[in-house]
Amino acid sequence: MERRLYFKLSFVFITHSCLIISANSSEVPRPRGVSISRAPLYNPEKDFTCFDGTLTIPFSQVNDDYCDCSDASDEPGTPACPNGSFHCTNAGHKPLNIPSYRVNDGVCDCCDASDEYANSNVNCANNCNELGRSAREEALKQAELLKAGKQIRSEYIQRSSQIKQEKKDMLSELEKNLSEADKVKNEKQVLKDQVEVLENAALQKYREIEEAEKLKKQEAENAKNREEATETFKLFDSNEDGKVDTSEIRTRQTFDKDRNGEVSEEEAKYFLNEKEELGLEEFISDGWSRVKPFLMMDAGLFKPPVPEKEEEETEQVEDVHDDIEGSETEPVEEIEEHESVEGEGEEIDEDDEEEEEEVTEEPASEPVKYDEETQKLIEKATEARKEFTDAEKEVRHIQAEIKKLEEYLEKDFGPEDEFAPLEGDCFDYEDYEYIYKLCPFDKAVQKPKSNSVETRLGVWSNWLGSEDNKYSSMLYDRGQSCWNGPQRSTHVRINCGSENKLTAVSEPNRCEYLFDFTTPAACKEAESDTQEDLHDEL
Ligand code: MAN
Repeated sequence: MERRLYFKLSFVFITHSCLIISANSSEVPRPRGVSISRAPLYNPEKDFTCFDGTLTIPFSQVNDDYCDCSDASDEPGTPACPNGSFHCTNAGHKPLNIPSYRVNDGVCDCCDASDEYANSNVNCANNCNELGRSAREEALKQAELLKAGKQIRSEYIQRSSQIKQEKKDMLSELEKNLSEADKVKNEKQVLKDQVEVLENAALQKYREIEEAEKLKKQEAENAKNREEATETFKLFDSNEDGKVDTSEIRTRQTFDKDRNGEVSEEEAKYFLNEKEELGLEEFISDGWSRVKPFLMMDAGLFKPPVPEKEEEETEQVEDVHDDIEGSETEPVEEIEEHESVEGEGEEIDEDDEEEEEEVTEEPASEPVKYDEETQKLIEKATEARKEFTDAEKEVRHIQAEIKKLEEYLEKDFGPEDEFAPLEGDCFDYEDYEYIYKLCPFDKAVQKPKSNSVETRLGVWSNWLGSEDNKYSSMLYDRGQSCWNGPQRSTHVRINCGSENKLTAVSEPNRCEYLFDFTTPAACKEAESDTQEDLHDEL
């Protein structure tokens, strides 16, 4: 049968051990290890010239297990050339090229067993038919999956163009609304400004009244202060010579600043603005502000602020003070005078109450009563302000919506926007420790099963596939920083599948995650060379 075919094709093959074509090979005669497409390059009627043209040898030296050609072309069916390539026809399955050093190496590489023709130690079976059958079944399944996926993909494409159109319409609607809202905002601003001018004018009267009242209050306070100072001056001027001198101050225990039991000359001078004596006017202007706090302190009406850490010490000082005041060493006169100060001091007491209030906090002032017209203007201005703020809010709201839409429309959802329907959805994958979540075009997330604290593994960045297959991989980066490491990031491999599903998650490097995601959006015809090979051989 083989021979007949040889003659038909006018090929004369020498019956040389290395040139014999295996009984299992295809029906096209050619030297062992040569593919059908290369068969015409081996003509047994002519001398053989190496493919690189460097040498011509008698055809009998082809496959003679001796390497003549530097490009290995004379030994396609033997392991003689280290750089050779052996072609298995694998009829019934897919042809295969293996490095020729694997010929007769004791390992079955070709399913038709053609690579182990001279090795008696191995017995390779031809299982190409079985392998071919299951490969074809698998290919059929894949083809069906592809067909179903492609159907869904085209639905996705339709949906995407609808969604995109809707978004574009919304965008132009919002742009119109924005210019309207801007107009309203400007009008409200004008109204607000106008009514605020009137409000301001009306309030001016009240501000002036308030100012005048403040001034009056201040003047009354000054007068009261002067009166108090004058009374104290008279009290201190025990010899009534119209002056208060250090000796008069020294008789008053109140001015014992260092609490050592006596008022020293220096201490007394402090209260007289570092002078020996002061007349009434000088006492009022320079002495009273030094004297008054001590009188108040003595009457228990004023406590100077003390730093916290000194509190304990101060308590001790106060104790000492109490001791001194309560002690029998205090001069009788001092006590009397003290009492007399307190006696007159009913007034001082009242004043001190006021002073105390000043020290603590301002009394809540009564709400101002405005005349009807002013009140109306205030209400109008308040309303105008509110309307302006609302208009401003509306503008900001529309701007934010526009920004969202523009961002959406700028996103690359694939050559035909086929991935667009995935936007807005999230897909989970559980392993023994975590639940992973992929929200396409948004983020990748990891959540431990033991708690609900999510870790961001990255936010949508870009497509990452190779130039000819850009849409086969996505990158989500700028995730949460890894402890002592980089920011987390996630690569998502995209494959065709009948449904949108996160099928696997791994962490090949610390804080670098790899997701496998199937989607009908990726179901596109693949150009397969192997199909052509199959046709070539079968
Ligand atoms: C968490 C998870 C892990 C990650 C470590 C890094 O445990 O996010 O995936 O490897 O942090 O410290």
